[in-house]
Amino acid sequence: MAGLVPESVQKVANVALGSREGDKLKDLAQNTKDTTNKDRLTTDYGVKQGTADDWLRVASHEKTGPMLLEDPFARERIMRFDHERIPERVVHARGSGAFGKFRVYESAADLTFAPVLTDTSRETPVFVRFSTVLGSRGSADTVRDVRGFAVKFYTEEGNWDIVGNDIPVFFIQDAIKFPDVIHAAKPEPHNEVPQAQSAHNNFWDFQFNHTESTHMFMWAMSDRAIPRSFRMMQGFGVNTFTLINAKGERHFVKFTWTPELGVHSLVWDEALKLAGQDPDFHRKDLWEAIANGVFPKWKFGIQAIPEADEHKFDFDILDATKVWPEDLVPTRYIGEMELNRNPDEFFTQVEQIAFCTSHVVPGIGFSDDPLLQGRNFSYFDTQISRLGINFQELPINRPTCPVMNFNRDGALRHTITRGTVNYWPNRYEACPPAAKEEGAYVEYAQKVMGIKARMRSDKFKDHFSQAQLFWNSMSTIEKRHIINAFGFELDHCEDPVVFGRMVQRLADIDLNLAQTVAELVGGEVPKQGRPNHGRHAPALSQTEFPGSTPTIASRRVAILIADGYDQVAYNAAYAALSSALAVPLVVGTKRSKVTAANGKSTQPHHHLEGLRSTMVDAVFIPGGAKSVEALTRNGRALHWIREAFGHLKTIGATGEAVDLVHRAIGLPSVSVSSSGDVHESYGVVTLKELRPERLTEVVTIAKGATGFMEKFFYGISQHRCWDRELDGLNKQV
Ligand code: HDE
Repeated sequence: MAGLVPESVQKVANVALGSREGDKLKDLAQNTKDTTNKDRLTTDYGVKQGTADDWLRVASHEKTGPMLLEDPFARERIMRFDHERIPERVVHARGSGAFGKFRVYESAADLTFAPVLTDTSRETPVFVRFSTVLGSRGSADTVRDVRGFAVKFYTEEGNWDIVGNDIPVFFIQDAIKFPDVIHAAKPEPHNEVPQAQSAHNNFWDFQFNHTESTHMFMWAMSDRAIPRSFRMMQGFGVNTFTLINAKGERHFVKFTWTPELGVHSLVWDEALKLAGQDPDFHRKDLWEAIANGVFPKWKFGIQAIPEADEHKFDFDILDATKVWPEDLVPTRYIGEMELNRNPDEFFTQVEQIAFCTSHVVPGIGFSDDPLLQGRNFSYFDTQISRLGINFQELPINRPTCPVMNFNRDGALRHTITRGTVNYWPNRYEACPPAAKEEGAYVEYAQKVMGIKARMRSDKFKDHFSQAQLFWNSMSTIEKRHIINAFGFELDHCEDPVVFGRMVQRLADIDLNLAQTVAELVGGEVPKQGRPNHGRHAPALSQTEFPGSTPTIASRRVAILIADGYDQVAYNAAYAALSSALAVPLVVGTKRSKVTAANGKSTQPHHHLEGLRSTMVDAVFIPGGAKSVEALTRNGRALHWIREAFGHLKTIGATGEAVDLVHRAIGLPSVSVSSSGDVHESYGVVTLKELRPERLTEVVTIAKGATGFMEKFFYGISQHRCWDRELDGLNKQV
């Protein structure tokens, strides 16, 4: 294989030699080749081609005659092209992914004997795919939607897939209803509108008629559905699984991923604009962070309920429309996952990866969760129509441990199995089933009794308590965003029956919510609501997960300049941002060279029209009389700053730029410094009289810092300046 294996893959495989993470990369290397200038163009059957430009035809220098069907090169090219597309995933079609590793730092041996969760010295390679649910493969990343969070662990005992979402509950309790909820949410059947949106009649018609969705649609209207980044989302297995320990004891469990960077979202206006301005925003964000070596990390947590306690809760623990509140069942964090390598090729890795909830390894099992049981059927089945019956042989899907069985043939079978028998039992005792001591998967001997019936336990019938629990647990800002989300969604439903009924449904959650939304969207204002139980569960609010330490690593910060900018402030900001591992993006009034006041020049990464304020997390504007004058006269620049302010982003300015910011924002309540002191007001950090030593300070990112950069960076690390919204400032922008 030498020469065919790309150097990058070889390098990583060599570095990681001996580590489990390297095992999957080495395995993939067998099927990986580089596009090099050494190799010559050939057909798929290996014959070198002398031209890639002309179809074989009857021709002369005077006349271009008819083409010949005989040409095998041309036919191969066209026929291969004609069949390049495979069916996109029926849901979660739009996604992106990366490689990484998983390790437990605390053994869960009390819960399971699966080494992936007990052996703290073991590193397990993983591939993770993030996705939206509703849109087609080419839809925008930032739409309001649930995000998929699917993890494939290549363990030594076989592949284990946690096919989760960024929201811990689901719309339905029984898998039989999946086609209905998805049909209702996808584009409507008569005109295939709208794309990647829940804001339409059919979606909300279903939600009203199907009360068990109530809890989930509250999550879908929250900021969880517009994440800032895949790297800033929690992940949840949603379904109830089981873990079995060495003593044979069984626990019901739920799995959670919590990001090191904290849980952060876009603001709605930003999400809408980004869908047009940069539809690949999340895909690029993940790629950029990994390429820059700022590897995203998640803690892995387990909630566990002993088998004997199954019925001790006022909800059914097998109901996927319910969370297990953390005050009742705390999450125990025992491991960490890091994503550290971008794919080599999108199609063969991100598109061809096939997850199945039924992929579990010894020590991990299913429960009678009626959604999970149906999913176990569905995923395997869908891979057959998407990828074919031999999908598990594809490089990205095959396990790193040995595979041997008598499954044979089928379209596109790759493995060549030698031997005279393909059945068990056989006279050679070839490929016998494994004993338990050899690591065989043995099902837990669960006692099952009951009548055959189409029913669920009575506790499944409570559809509102946890929707109220969720609403009660939201912060003021989160509640406001949910109200606005309903305002947007129901405004897009033209049918008065749909929005009229939905606002009545909201009264089952909270009367005030229902009345405010009714007023907004023009429905009849409800007078009575369902009594609220008043309970809270703080961990449902994303504000409970700000991130482990304040950091600006991987945050995108624009530096706005025009000819005549102050080079000292520019250099100081650029260097400080880079050393804090942020991504400084220089944005000029033009993309050709911009000259500083001192005669030095810079080539901006972008100009104002190309990179919009929506695409960055914060803005810095250095002074410089001429530069500031040019920006002040530039409508796009003023809009840029104003929009960043409206989207609650931290803004830093020095010297003459302080007045520019003041003018762009135009709000007397946002004060700026008039002296040499660093000043901060509503996330606008200013330093009017620039002394270089004030800019070259060591930057520690912590609350209460006094230096200019420190204050600016701390503001960025907090993600948004929520006070602007709480005090109603951005409404005026
Ligand atoms: Fe899925 N889901 N799902 N789902 N799902 C698929 O499988 C299905 C559900 C989730 O990145 C499909 O390979 C049924 C819950 C993710 O490749 C399909 C039910 C959760 C992904 C399917 C559910 C998910 C899928 C389509 C109800 C969160 C993308 C393509 C019983 C825990 C995986 C595919 C990837 C994909 C069926 C409900 C998450 C059709 C029948 C609940 C992240 O098999």
